[in-house]
Amino acid sequence: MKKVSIVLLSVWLATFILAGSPASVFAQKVLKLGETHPQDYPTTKGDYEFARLVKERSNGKMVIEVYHSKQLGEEKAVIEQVQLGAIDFTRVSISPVSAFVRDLDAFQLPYLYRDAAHMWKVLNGPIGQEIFKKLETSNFIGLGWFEAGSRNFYTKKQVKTVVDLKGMKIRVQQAPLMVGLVEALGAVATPLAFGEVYSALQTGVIDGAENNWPSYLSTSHYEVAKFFITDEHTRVPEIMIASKKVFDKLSKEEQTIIKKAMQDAQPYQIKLWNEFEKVAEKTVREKGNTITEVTSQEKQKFMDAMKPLYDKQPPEIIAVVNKIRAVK
Ligand code: GTR
Repeated sequence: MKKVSIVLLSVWLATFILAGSPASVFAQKVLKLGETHPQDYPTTKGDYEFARLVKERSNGKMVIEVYHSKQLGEEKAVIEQVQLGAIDFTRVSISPVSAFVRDLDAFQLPYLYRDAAHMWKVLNGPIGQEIFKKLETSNFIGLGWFEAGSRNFYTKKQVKTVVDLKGMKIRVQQAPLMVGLVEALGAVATPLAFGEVYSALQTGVIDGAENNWPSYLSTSHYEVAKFFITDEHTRVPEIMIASKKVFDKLSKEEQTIIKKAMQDAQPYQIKLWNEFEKVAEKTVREKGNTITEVTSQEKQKFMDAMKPLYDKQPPEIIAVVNKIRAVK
């Protein structure tokens, strides 16, 4: 009997010493975060930084486990699970979220932001906060934004001008606005999950897709769609969302820790993003892919072709677009 209690006492003591206090062991909350990208991608590293800050600032009481590489599923399915409260967090492109909250369309229209600095001023300012209120009505808590550069078309046959895209089957994210964007160029939009794009390109189900340099490289799409055109048709920010069902059950203090941690993880992700974007571009160029540089005249043609997409937007979207454009 004595031996047993000594063993139990030492186990208890060891736990106490390792964890800092017994309360942190018993009251620990383990939360799941779904991420589509691989572990070494800059955005995933941003997720890890967010998780690290939450753990540190909650003295180990909140632990966010990052499930990278689609372990929890493709973005659309994960977003649904977050809405239901079955997954706690996800870092996603706003495109698939816009299928749930159409107000997000105002943030991903083509050639909307003048540059990255303009986008950051918008996202980190009052307009970015406003959209978080809209997200709540669909059971999402917007925690903050990450960088994702601008998106460009890449194809199996060379595209030199906007006219060349006519009739081509182009994969888009599962979002109505992205379908409209590609259709405005006279191409055939094919919404597909991210993980299905490589084989769809390989087998010729689609003629091309569109994304930023880092994803073009990390997915190996550059192997099966060797022509890339630097049209930079849109900047689609990335967002960290929490499930409102889960978030509402946390204490005010815990909620603040989470929000602040995401804010503080942002500059780290942006830094890694900017570094990797250059590396990705350089790597793809060195692999010998054909990169068509878009002249400012040709870019104007892309912009003109996208105008009807703006004309189709409802007044509430245009109101936000005008506010975004007014940000100097
Ligand atoms: C990437 C983005 C992913 C995913 C992907 C896609 O740029 O980071 O979250 O949305 O694009 O095209 O599906």
